[in-house]
Amino acid sequence: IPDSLLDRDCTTLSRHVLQQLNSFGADAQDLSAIMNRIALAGKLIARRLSRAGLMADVLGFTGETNVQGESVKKMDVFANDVFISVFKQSGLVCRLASEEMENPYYIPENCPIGRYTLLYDPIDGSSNVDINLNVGSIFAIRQQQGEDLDGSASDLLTNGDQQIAAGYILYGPSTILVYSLGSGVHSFILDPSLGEFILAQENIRIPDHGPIYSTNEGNFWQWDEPLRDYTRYVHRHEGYTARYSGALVGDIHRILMQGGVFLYPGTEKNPDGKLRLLYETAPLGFLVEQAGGRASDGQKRLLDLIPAKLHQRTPAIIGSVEDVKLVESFISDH
Ligand code: AHM
Ligand code: MG
Repeated sequence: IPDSLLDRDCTTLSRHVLQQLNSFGADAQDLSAIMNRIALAGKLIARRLSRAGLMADVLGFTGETNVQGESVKKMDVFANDVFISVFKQSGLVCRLASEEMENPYYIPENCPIGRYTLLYDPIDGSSNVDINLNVGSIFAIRQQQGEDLDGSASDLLTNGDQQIAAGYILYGPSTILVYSLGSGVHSFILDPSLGEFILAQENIRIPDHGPIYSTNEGNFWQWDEPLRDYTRYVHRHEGYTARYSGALVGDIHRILMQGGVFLYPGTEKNPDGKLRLLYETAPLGFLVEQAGGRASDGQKRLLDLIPAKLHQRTPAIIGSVEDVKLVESFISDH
């Protein structure tokens, strides 16, 4: 049978997660169930995206504005609800915190037994949806500290090393799920005919240096001088190439595979930049570090930062060790 799947050992995501979780003891079953639920959410979102333009109610805006002051797209709402409904009956997760919700969503029937919190960005880069380009979902799992009786979720305001797992799903020509449970980074491709995520690459290593620099250079005059100097350096030296899609997950995926650096620095108007720490940059920083790369806010390690609030923003410089260090050196030398 000319089926390339048969040529491989065809490891599914659920099997892989169970192998990864050997060292997690009693928590292994729970975490594997959570990962399976995330994969299910990814499949539901991928299916919907693949019909964008064919179905009513996939493209365009809802007319609402979210807590971030951004116009909400129909896909943002759909994807946010997919994660909620997938986790409602799981019994595992007591709270979900998302870019699209001002406060965490509590699942009282799962509390207090559901000992985990899922943090996620349901559709990252949603401006790409309407033009049929790639978007992604980002997720992180944290253990809930205490019972959060006052509903303030203040126990989530801790550093990124508290993440038990993190990953993203990239909805591109194929749907790819990349995750880490703290021992390496692994990627899986969705086979739509099987409905399974199949292992593509285990223990991904990001090159120590790469050619890509990925940033919105339209903000050049909004940046601080060190960032402008770095950009001038890149312009004057051979071997760099610019790639920026406006959707973080795809841009980071490219850098994870090929090396280089992604930058979303602060601007004059927004000194903390645009990207949010808890469900965007900390999960991606966790992954890139697990792959041997580096993630910082320009001065400090991203995973050391402690957010002041749930939707805290932070500048982000993420990628190959040497390239991130080079950006940092422009900042510290100034
Ligand atoms: P979103 O989650 O509301 O889509 O915003 C995050 C996105 C990232 O995917 C991307 O890196 C960035 O915003 C692009 O912003 P800009 O258009 O300012 O370059
Ligand atoms: Mg986002």
